[in-house]
Amino acid sequence: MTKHILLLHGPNLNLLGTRQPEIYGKMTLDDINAAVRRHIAPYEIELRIQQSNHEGELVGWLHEARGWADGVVFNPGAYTHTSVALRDAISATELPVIEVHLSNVHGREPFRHRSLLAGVCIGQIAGFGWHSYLLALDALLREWRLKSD
Ligand code: CA2
Repeated sequence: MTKHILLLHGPNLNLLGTRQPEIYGKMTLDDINAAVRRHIAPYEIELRIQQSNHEGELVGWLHEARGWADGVVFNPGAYTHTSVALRDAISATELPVIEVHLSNVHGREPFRHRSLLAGVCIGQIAGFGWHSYLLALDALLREWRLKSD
């Protein structure tokens, strides 16, 4: 049975590859999306990718995902540290959601140490650059396997 994943990118991630490569790496968002597609190619997975700089738009896509997705990989960007609305939207999906960060948020400024979202996700992966996304996909595959056992 085909599985469906929503890959969601939050604010400013459209700028990847243009500035701060020492923190976020040299890959553009398109490069990361292509790497993700390559990673899941062996599996029967349909992937939908969205990026927004607007909190409400991200909330809307999470609501919609409830109707079609089996899991969500989400880099909420700076909203990670501020958004009760995204936390509630993640809870409302009742889907396995994995929070992803390129950088190790726990080794950066104190305001990045707190995630309002991680507690309603099945887990958080941070600090492995673009590879964090691949690790998140592997975690989702494992989660589905565990559920079907
Ligand atoms: O490490 C991550 O993936 C973050 O989600 C990235 C967010 C940051 O606010 C989070 O604390 C951690 C920022 C994304 C901004 O990306 C830029 C890329 C190039 C130039 C400027 C911003």
